[in-house]
Order: sequence, then structure tokens, then C-alpha cells
Amino acid sequence: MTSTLPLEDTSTRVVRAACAHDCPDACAMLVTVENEVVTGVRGDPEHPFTQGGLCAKVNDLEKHVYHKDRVLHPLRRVGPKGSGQFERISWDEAVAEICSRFSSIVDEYGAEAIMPTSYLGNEGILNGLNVMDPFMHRLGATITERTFCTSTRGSAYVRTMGPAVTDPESIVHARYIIAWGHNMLTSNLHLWPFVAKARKRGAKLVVIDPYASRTARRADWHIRIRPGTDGALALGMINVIIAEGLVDTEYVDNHTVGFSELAARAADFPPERVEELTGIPADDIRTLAREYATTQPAVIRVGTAVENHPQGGQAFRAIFSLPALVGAWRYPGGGTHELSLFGFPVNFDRLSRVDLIKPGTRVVNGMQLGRVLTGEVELDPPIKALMVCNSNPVITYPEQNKTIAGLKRDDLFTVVSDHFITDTARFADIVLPATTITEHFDVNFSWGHLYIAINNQAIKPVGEAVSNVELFRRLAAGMGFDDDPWFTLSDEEMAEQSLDWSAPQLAGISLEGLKKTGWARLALPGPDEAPYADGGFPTVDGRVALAVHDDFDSVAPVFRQGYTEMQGDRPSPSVPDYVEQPVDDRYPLRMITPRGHHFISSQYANMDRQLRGEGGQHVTLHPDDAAGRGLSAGDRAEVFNERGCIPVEVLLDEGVMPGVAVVPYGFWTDGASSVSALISGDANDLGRGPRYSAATVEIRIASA
Ligand SMILES: Nc1nc2c(c(=O)[nH]1)N[C@H]1C(S)=C(S)[C@@H](COP(=O)(O)OP(=O)(O)OC[C@H]3O[C@@H](n4cnc5c(=O)[nH]c(N)nc54)[C@H](O)[C@@H]3O)O[C@H]1N2
Ligand SMILES: Nc1nc2c(c(=O)[nH]1)N[C@H]1C(S)=C(S)[C@@H](COP(=O)(O)OP(=O)(O)OC[C@H]3O[C@@H](n4cnc5c(=O)[nH]c(N)nc54)[C@H](O)[C@@H]3O)O[C@H]1N2
Ligand code: SF4
Ligand SMILES: [Mo]
Repeated sequence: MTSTLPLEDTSTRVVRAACAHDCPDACAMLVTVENEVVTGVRGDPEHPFTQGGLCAKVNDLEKHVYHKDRVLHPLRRVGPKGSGQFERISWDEAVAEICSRFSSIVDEYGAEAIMPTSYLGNEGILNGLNVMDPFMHRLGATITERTFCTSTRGSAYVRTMGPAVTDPESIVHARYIIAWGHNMLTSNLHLWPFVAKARKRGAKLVVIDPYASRTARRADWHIRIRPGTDGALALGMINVIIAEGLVDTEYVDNHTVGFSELAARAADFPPERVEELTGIPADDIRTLAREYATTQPAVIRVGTAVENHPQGGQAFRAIFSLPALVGAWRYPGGGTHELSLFGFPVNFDRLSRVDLIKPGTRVVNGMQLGRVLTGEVELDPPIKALMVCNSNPVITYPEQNKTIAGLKRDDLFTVVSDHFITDTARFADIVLPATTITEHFDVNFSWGHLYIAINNQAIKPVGEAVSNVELFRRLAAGMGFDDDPWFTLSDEEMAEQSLDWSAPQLAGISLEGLKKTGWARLALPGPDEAPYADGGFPTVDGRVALAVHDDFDSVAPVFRQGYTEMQGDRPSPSVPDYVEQPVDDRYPLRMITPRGHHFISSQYANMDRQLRGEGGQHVTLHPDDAAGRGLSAGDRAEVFNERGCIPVEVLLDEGVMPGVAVVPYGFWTDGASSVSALISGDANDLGRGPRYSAATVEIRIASA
């Protein structure tokens, strides 16, 4: 299935593009170009998932492209670190300076003194996750693990079901939909019409969230949960399902392993105990379990927030056990529709050029960037150069105060490639201008649907911006790495190598064809099918693993990100467990950090319209928690813990679970601290994921 929309070709043209944000919707986009200027963007009306609309972030992308603050040429720092004072330099000067600094650091300290960090500012297959890897591996730089998002969820998912793929569009058939820690209307907007269709046919939408998110406000039932206790809720549901005889025994017998062990664990989680742990009334837990088990097809759609806790991995393992217990996989629409990216035959190892990794190269975790740069994590050799691309560590990594202290080091050479002088780029020695999606070519997968898309280049780069791929071609030439053909591949040659075009999912799809049609559907089971109705999961034995007896060191290659096994996870119990976490009396509020409706992580938080849409940095509290602290709506206050203190405006909402502080992330610091200053860089229990929603805090009226 592909688009047939006719395109004009005059001085006004429409270019088939694809949004490369780290967003499950991966929209197919039509970019209007008039006299070589982007004048508008819209969603492709023929794309079955995009359905003609984009979103509150991207609707006026042209303003982002031509924003007055865009970095248009390479810059060299002239003031103190962080002062934001730069001078213009040429690309030749920038490349020469970077290569000479890198070379002298390699000579003096060894290549591991250079550290790359990148994430998903751009998710394109060419310009995204792996774009720095070949250059850095060839150099021999320290390897930076990128477990910021979905490493935990993905590891739990794969250990339970293998890389199973269903079509998220099949949710139209569901009769019971649980959005579990997932604010669909903000972060997966294009799934909403499918949910709306299911609801029109009588489906019930239940949202499990500590506060009344946009989606919770539109749900049939909002269940408020104490953050980080989802594992207990899932085990409580399993307890009820077993106790009330609602298990699909035939499905469990034929298509799962480990039921009796899971049942023994769940016996420790009767609803009354789970009420104490989660704050959800025991009768609601019973009702939820009964309705979920008996209203088939039932689907659970999770978000990432559940992983952002010390036991995020266990929680996801317990949640992912549920569909098999009630036989939800039997029906089109039933089960869970996550991580469709497993359906895309991307050659991640090739893109990353894992073959270039020098054996024994050390690996550090990106979440601990601040600890590494400040020497709290002692490294020999220490990090002497940092290169950042597709990422904004000051805002999106934990322990902001340490990150900033590290970036201030005069003996650290920092290079940042970005569109803007972000809070991270402010500390750079060299800033490099990056193209936006309108200015380069790419191919996109999706983690929320089954359409591959092409991003045709719509306009020439603005100013002297270059794509990430071109940036590393230039640096590779500067370092003399271009004896390896990878570093001179054209974008399209790289695209040919980046996917396994002969894979059955891509039958009938070619790069040439995609350039014309914009997008195409993978040849995988469709929305009216139930691919696991008779089991056959892509696990070792074809069964859902309710219990696992090997260790947890290996996860799907995409989460290994090409270079390393996930070693060092804490030993995982064979069946998921939940252990209550102590809360520090000095900081009794549990802080969650949902994302902005008008931002994508930290992007667009510098745009007027989007910022107006979010307001400034705020905290939303239950009125009782505010009253107990003498706080009123509109007060200027400070949210703090042992790690930091951030200025906020107080908002009140009865829909927030008492004891919870809702502090959205993404806002730029404006010279103060922001939410990541309060968050620990410790890893959680699986896939070495983050703890973004696990900080506890206190709040007081602002001193000045
Ligand atoms: N407190 C808190 N922090 C979180 C989370 C949370 O829930 N709470 N969630 C985490 C999650 S889920 C994620 S995925 C991460 C995201 O973390 P990041 O990937 O770091 O976040 P972004 O803000 O999307 O992008 C970073 C930068 O990439 C730049 N960029 C975009 N396109 C390009 C390009 O083509 N080339 C170059 N060179 N630069 C480009 C953008 O301008 C932006 O400054 O944040 C994590 N941080
Ligand atoms: N508009 C917009 N869309 C985005 C992004 C963005 O920044 N802005 N980011 C993109 C990225 S990188 C990602 S990973 C996805 C993530 O999008 P989602 O998966 O939806 O994740 P979050 O917004 O982190 O959290 C979803 C909901 O979980 C709730 N929550 C927080 N802690 C807990 C908890 O302990 N238990 C439960 N049950 N709920 C909890 C939050 O209050 C929030 O409403 O969105 C993508 N889409
Ligand atoms: S950010 Fe997401 S919803 Fe918005 S245009 Fe991009 S892919 Fe679509
Ligand atoms: Mo994410």
C-alpha cells in the first residue's frame, strides 16, 4: 500500500518528507517549498497512520527551520565556558581544530579520553542513533551506552515475548484498552483516532497514571497510582485473575512457561496489600482485573514512564505477562502493541560499524555523564574531549549540576552539533550547525506503526548547516579515515546498506520507489490479524516467558545498540517481583517528569508558540499537599532535594495523586537549574535504564 497523491512540479513544489523526531507516530509529511523556501508542512492525508495531521510541536516547522537563533555556521568559543560568546569560523577551520585537538588527546592520553554522546534528537536511520559510531569506533573512543529510553521496556518485552510485532492499528478491534503510564494524546497522538474508533464500537479506555494527564481526562476511567508501584498493581491483577478463575488455562498451558512460579509470586499480592502499596482502592484493583480478563479483546498500551524507577524492569515484566494469562493474544487487537520497530530490518550493527570497535574498549553509561566528567566516576584515562550530536545532555540527562560542572572544566574540549545554542551547546568550544529534516535526506522506521518512510531533501541547507552524515564524512576525511569506504558513501549508498532490502517485510519496496511514494507498509500481519493467536512467539521455545531462568545479560540487538551486551544488570528474579522503596522523610513528594505536549524532549522549548502552550516550568500538586505547605496556585516556589533546587510556578489540580509532584521536563534552564538537576543517574533494574520518575522532593515558597 503506498500513496498516489499527485505532486505538482513548478516553482511551488511539494516534497515527500518524514518527521524524524523520537516519536512513535513517525509521520509522513508533505513539505511545501516556494521559490526554494519552506512555506509550510502538513501530514500526508493518504498515510494511514498520519491521516493528514501533524502535531502541536511540528505544525509550523518552517518557523523552526528559519528561526532567528539557528546556528548557521561553525562557531568557536571566545568567552568563558557557558558564557555563550562565540566567533564565526569556517568549516575548514572547525574540522582542522577538532582533528588536531582529537589527535593530540589521542597521543597524550589515548583515544579513550575522547567520549561521544548522542541520542535521538534525530531518529532517522542515517542521521540518528548510530551516526557518530563508525567515526568514534575507528578512533577508538570510549563507548557511551545509550539506555536513556526503552532499554528497560524493550529488555522486559523481549525477555517475555521476544521481538513480537503486532499492528498498532489493530487497536480498533479492542473492547478494553488500558493506557498504562502512557499519555497517548501527547506522545502518540496519531493512535488516538484508532482508539476513538474502538470506543465508538463500545470499548472502554482506562488510564493508569499518577495525575490527570490529557489522556486521563478523556478516559472512561482514570486510575491514579503512586509512581513506581506499577509492578505491585500488575501482580495484584494477576492475583485476582488467578483467585477468581479468570485464567485462560488452555492458552497458558500451550503458549507460556513459568505459570506456577508466577502464580506463587502473585499470591503475595492480594488486593488489600496492593492498595497499601499503590494507593489504589482494593475494589478498584479487583474491578480492573475482572474487566480486563473478561472483556476481550483487551489491550495494554504502555508508555516509557513505568521504566523510570528502580524496579521499572520488574514492573514491565509483570505487565507484559498479563495478556498471555487472559488469552488476549487470541484476538485481533488483543495483547499489547509496542515496539513495532522490531519489524523493520535495519542493519544496526552495520550502521554502527561494530566491526571497527577495538577489543576491550571501555564502555560508560551516558546517564552518568556528569559523574564521568567531574571525576566522580574515576576513569583512566580521564575524559578530555566530549562530542555531542543529536542530544542535549544538560536538559535530558540526570544530575544536571554535575553535567554542568563537568562541562565547565577548562581542560575539557567540547564539540556540539545542533540547530541552536542549547543549554549544552553554551558550554562548547566548537559549535557546528546541523541541518533540519527539510535540509537532508533520510529513511525512517517507526516504533509505533508499520510504515517505512523516506525523507526527501526539500531545500538546500540553511546557512552552512550540514547533516550529521556529512559532518562525520568531513571529520573522517580530516582524520584520514576515508581509506574505509564507509566514510565516503553517499547518503543513498548508505541507505542501501542500512536496511536489509531483501527481507520479506520489504518485499516490493525499494529505495527508488520510496523516493517517489514517500512511504510504504511493511509486509507484516495486518490490523485484522492476531499473529500470536496460536502462540508462535519469537522466543527460544515459541512461548511467552512468565518466568526466566537464564541471566538477563542479552537483549535484542537494537537495545544493545550494536556494541555491547547489557552486562552488569542486577540479578533479576526468575519471576517479576515488587519490593517497596523507602522514601526519604526529608523529601516526601514523589516527583514525576512527564513530557511537554508542545515539546519533544527539549526541542521546541525555545519557540514562542510552543513555550506559550506549555507555560513556564511549573509543578502541579494536589490542593491538600499545597495547603499543607502554605502554597497557593500561582506562587513562585522551589522544588528541591539533596541533588538540587529548581524554580517553579505552583499549579493545583485535584486530579493529581496526593503525595505526587508533577514537574514536566524539557524547559531550557534560562540560567537556573531545571528538572534533571533533581534526578539520580543510577540505573534501574533491567537494561540499565534510567530513573527519571523516581526522585523524591520537597517544595517551599521561593526565597526571593
Ligand atoms: N527528566 C526527564 N528527562 C528525560 C526523560 C524524562 O521522562 N524525564 N525522558 C528521556 C527520554 S524518553 C528521551 S528519549 C531523552 C531524549 O533526549 P535527547 O535525545 O537528548 O533529546 P532531544 O531534546 O529530543 O534532542 C536533543 C538535541 O538534538 C538536536 N537535534 C535534532 N535534530 C538534529 C540533527 O539532525 N542533528 C544534530 N546534530 N542535532 C539535532 C536538538 O536540537 C536537541 O537539542 O530524554 C530523556 N530525558
Ligand atoms: N509531545 C511529545 N510527544 C513525545 C515526546 C515529547 O517529549 N513530547 N517524547 C517522545 C519520547 S522520547 C517518548 S519515550 C515517548 C514517551 O511518551 P509516554 O510513553 O507517554 O511517556 P511519558 O510522557 O514519560 O509518561 C506517560 C505518562 O506516564 C505517567 N507516569 C509517570 N510516572 C508513572 C508511574 O510510575 N506509573 C504510571 N503508571 N504512570 C506514570 C506520566 O504522568 C505520563 O502522563 O513520547 C514521545 N512523544
Ligand atoms: S513529532 Fe510525532 S506526531 Fe509530531 S509530526 Fe513528528 S512524528 Fe508526527
Ligand atoms: Mo524517549
